[in-house]
Amino acid sequence: MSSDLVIVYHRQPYDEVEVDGKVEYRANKSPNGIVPTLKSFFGKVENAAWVAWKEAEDSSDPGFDRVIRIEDSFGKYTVYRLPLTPDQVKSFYHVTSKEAFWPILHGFKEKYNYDPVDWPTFKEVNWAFAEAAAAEAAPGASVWVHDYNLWLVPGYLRQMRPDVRISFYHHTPFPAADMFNVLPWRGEIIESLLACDVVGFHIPRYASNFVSCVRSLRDVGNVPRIKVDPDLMSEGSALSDRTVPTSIYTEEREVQLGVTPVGVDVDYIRELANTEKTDKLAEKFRSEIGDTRVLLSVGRTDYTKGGADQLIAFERLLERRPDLRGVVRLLHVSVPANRNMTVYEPIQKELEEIAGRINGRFGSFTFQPVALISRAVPFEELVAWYQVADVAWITPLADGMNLVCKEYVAARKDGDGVLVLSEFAGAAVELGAAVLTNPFSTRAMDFAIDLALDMPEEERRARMKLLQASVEKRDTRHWAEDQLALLSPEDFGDTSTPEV
Ligand code: GDG
Repeated sequence: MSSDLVIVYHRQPYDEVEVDGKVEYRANKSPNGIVPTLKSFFGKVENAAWVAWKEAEDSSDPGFDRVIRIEDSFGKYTVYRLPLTPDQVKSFYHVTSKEAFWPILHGFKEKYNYDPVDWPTFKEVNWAFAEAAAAEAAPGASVWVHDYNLWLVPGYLRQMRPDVRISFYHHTPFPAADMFNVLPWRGEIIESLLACDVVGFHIPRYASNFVSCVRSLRDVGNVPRIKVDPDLMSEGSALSDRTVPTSIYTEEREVQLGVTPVGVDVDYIRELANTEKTDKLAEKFRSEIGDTRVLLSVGRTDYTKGGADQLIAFERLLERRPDLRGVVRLLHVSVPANRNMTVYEPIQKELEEIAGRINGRFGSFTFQPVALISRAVPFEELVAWYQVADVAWITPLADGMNLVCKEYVAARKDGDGVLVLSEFAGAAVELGAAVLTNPFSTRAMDFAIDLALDMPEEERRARMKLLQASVEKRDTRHWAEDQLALLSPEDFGDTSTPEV
């Protein structure tokens, strides 16, 4: 009971390596993504802890070290490791979270798989996370819970520790009531979220959708709304809204709705883009690709990321425009999910089939139009590719935010390059200067990629300048400040805005 801030996130914030038979804990290898962003809070709050799971054969193993102290480049912090058995991990994460919640959050009712869900196990695991957070939190501490796989933690934690401030952040979209209410556990989930002091989302639309779900299940009276910051409103794009709800008042408390889009670490990406190593890599890639133009697509192998539709759009591009055959290439980095998640196997197969077909149709002995990379690429390499690619083609069918598009913009130290971005990525509300497109329309996809490839340099640079200003303005530091203000308002000032 000693931490002023407890972060509850399922992934461990370090890598465990065995050196000469002894276990050592090291900072996670991946310098990008959400884990380092969350870890940056350890430099801001002295007594902080992180609760994660650690897969263990037997959760009652007395030799298991639950609480460990870590010291890495981010600071000193405590990690509370919950021993979960492989069966618990499979049931709570791979099945309930990924097969039932994930498709609904992203609007894919047809992928929703109810049958294998074991709800008691999901509750048991969430209870264990809540117990660990309750054990770590100092009196009046802030507990910051992340993502839908821990939806029930706030409700349990409130019962155990009424004194703590609870904030919950959604990294995914939050759907409207007619989609969310497919979940038969909707009442329990919403009641748990209403036990929070703050419920956080990337963009205004998700907060409005959350209110629609709450209203469908209980009467919450008037919900105040304010005007959306013009920076978060790409005029006319699919996810843009003009107003946003600020709080829900229940009999027990005010639940603040925090809208703070996650950003990327612009300084770090720039620094990396400016190293000799990255420069050399970029030079090497440029000389390898010669005169060909590169379209770059990066994302996890997931049906929400729209990889198959994008490959098909690329095939249409080569069919429609013979002038581009042998001239344009697609570098498609699609990182497969954890090996235990069979749900993603068909999509991997589909990507391989389409890429193979395109290469068969339009390739030669010396030229393959699609390079499908099905493994994680080191981040320096990715940053070098970001600098070399003429177009970043990011067209998810649904995406809470999407950090790849922001990384691409941050890495373009030459001020050139085109971003083609799906309107259904949360990032689209901030990045109106991108070529926004609708991945559900073949015509819109074709129009966007033509526009990107034919765009005059002056326009490319003008758009990139605006994009860079947005990405710089809302970087990880900005997100961290907003989050700290929400987590601990007395210490970080008044965050309220006048009502409209
Ligand atoms: C969830 C939400 C939301 C990808 N391939 C490689 C690689 N990556 C890195 C990217 C980026 C990260 O993974 C992916 O972040 P995204 O935001 O694009 O997507 P999700 O993983 O789905 O994240 C999403 C996010 O949470 C944050 O709230 O934006 O909407 O779904 O940083 O660079 N990194 C390396 N090699 C790769 O091959 N090193």
